[in-house]
Amino acid sequence: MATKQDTEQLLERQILKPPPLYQVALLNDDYTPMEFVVAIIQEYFNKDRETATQIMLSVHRHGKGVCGVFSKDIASTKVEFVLTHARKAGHPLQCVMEEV
Ligand code: TYC
Repeated sequence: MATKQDTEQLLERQILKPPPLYQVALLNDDYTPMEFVVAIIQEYFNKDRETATQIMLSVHRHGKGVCGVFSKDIASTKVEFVLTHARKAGHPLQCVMEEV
């Protein structure tokens, strides 16, 4: 049975504090084709071609670029899908999630 302390901790986590959010970012590398990265951003982050191209170029120039901010489960699923797609295509593209 839940003690008073358990209940208080649950209240603190679930009511007082909003759930953590995670940004999903792509990292630059020297081998993944630009066109592939643009397609990934369009497909998994629902961006139009122009926005996806801007994000890709920002990653290419600065080393890293945020594609979106999500709950923990959604962020980790996006990372998993992007990495699986990239590896199947034979590209070393890296995708990471970081609490914001
Ligand atoms: N730097 C890569 C190239 O010149 C392009 C690239 C952009 C790769 C973004 C990864 O997340 C990335 N082909």
